[in-house]
Amino acid sequence: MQEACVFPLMSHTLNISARETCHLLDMFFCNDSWECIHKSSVCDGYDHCRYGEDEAPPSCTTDACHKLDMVFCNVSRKCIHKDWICDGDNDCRNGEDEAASACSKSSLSNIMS
Ligand SMILES: [Ca+2]
Ligand SMILES: [Ca+2]
Repeated sequence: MQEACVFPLMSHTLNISARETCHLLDMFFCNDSWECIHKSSVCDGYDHCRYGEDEAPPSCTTDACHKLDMVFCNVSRKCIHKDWICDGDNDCRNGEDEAASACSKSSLSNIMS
């Protein structure tokens, strides 16, 4: 886990400068958890921001997920790896990747499109 620059919740003024500093460093700013993460960590199927902002729109959309050869959880709004469909673990937050409808489809890439 990379913890490149995690800014503590302090004053509103400091939070704004944290966002600007993050952008100056060409990193992704987590809007809700006020953290900076590497852009390569955005939309990769793993939550890097505390609240998963890097795996949710507007960072990740159906198109963005597909470009990464991943699938988009329509309900929980995040990208997950195709291999995670019906693998026994809930990877979409509400388990839609493990739903009977997902597991019964033959074309996994289109499950949540
Ligand atoms: Ca991520
Ligand atoms: Ca799964």
